[in-house]
Amino acid sequence: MNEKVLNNQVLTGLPAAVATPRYDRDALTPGIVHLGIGAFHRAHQAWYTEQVLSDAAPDWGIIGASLRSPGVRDQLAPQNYLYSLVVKGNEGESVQVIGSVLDVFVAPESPHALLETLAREEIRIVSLTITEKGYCHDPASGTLNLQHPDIQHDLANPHAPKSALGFIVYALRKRRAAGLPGFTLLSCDNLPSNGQLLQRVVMAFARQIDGELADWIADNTRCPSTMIDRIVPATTDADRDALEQRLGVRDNAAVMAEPFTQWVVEDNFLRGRPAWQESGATFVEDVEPFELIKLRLLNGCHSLLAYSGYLAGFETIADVMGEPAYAALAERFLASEASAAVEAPAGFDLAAYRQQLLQRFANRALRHRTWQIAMDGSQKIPQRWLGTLRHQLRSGGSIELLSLALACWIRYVSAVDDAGNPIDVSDPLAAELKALAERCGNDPTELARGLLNFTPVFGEDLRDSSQLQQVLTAQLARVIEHGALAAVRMQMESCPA
Ligand code: NAI
Ligand code: CS2
Repeated sequence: MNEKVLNNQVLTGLPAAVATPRYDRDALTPGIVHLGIGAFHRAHQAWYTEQVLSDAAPDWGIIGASLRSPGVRDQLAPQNYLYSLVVKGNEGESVQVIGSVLDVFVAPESPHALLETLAREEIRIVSLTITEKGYCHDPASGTLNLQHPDIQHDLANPHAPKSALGFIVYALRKRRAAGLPGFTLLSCDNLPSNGQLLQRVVMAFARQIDGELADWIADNTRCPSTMIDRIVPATTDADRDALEQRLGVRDNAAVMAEPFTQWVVEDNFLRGRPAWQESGATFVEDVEPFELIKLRLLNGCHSLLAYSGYLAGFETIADVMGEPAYAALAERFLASEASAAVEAPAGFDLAAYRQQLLQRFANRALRHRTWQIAMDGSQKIPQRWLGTLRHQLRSGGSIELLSLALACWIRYVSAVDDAGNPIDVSDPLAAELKALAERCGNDPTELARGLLNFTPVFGEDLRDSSQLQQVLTAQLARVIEHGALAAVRMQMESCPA
């Protein structure tokens, strides 16, 4: 490994094709604290901000925070917080060094420092990519889970919270006490009406502490919803090695992304925002139609391909798409069940969007692991599949493909793949789901009944649908008896286009 890492000193010696910050980084001041500085933030919001930072507008620098591990801070700190965004498409790749991140705090090491930073007057936006489970909500209802261990902990430990909600509410309490205004809370996670959801859980947490504080927060924060889209797989050592060949220095914090990027934001900010429209973000009054299309088509199809593909031994989404039956399944799912429950805003070409999605999934330059997308299914499938499923049940539409998707998920959380190998299921409810599946044995009827009764995911209504029970049982029987690949092929043969 190269001893030399990316940092301020080596910027001018990088290959000419590598873009570098075009402003004086020393003059930047922070305006944003970002909670959850994972790969996605660095490839998306930090890039949109990078594009609009300039010597004339230096006051929207980003302070990142990790609420869990020090990994990203340890990668970025020796690099003066610089990192490369590598954009990889089938036609080639480009590299840009991003300078918009100024510092990273690791909350468990120093919760006090993060609280103090969030309470600084110049912080006007607090954005989040903390994964779906970071909102500590009940996935089926979208309400705060007051029994969540992090919430219980934070209600008892105001000076050293663990959850994003704890940091946000206690920092706002400090701001109120200091006579400062609040800030805008900008959720960039794949959740439906993510701004409203964030506001709901923040308010529910604040009300547990002090009703007057909750009222102040309601008046002194804004929570715009956002639709965020860019496929950003976890970076691998192979990615870092290839980049080192290209840069001549090591970048341990690099992120890999597809060329496509989109950000649709509700224009409702308390104390200004960067001119993100100049980097291509769209500001609208109502984000919901965009969110529903993205969650139900892109993410819905992604999860379908991830569970069914993982069970059959496919490592990446591009590999899955290389198998004709799966490519046909994706096309069919997008055009039929997933599209039935969405309404395209004026001027939005849904058919072109679907075609583009199929091409994005087939991008062989990105190695987006099925296992990564399969993570946290209990937190994802309500917004990816179940809204559509409810719509189909109400309107008498087909539920075949959604049931196949659910059957593969149920098989996946049972934690054994089609070759009999154990699956490392990463999900906050993994243990409960596995135990439930084990109690049901390999009996498709019992599995369908048992899982549909799991209310944190399915709510109270879906278990009452005899149609769902029946179709899901049939799909489970196929997946259990023949494996996911054969089940997908049978499905595609049984209903040719
Ligand atoms: P990542 O694994 O690189 O980073 C996840 C971040 O969330 C880390 O900072 C981690 O510490 C934090 N986190 C995890 N559990 C948490 C918890 N319970 N409370 C607080 N923080 C927690 O993942 P990545 O790629 O950055 O994705 C994060 C989220 O961004 C996704 O879950 C999704 O909602 C959203 N997103 C991701 C896209 C992608 O393609 N990677 C695209 C669109 C949205
Ligand atoms: C993926 C998404 O990991 C997942 O669950 O479906 O993160 C997906 O890559 C993004 O939403 C694309 O914008």
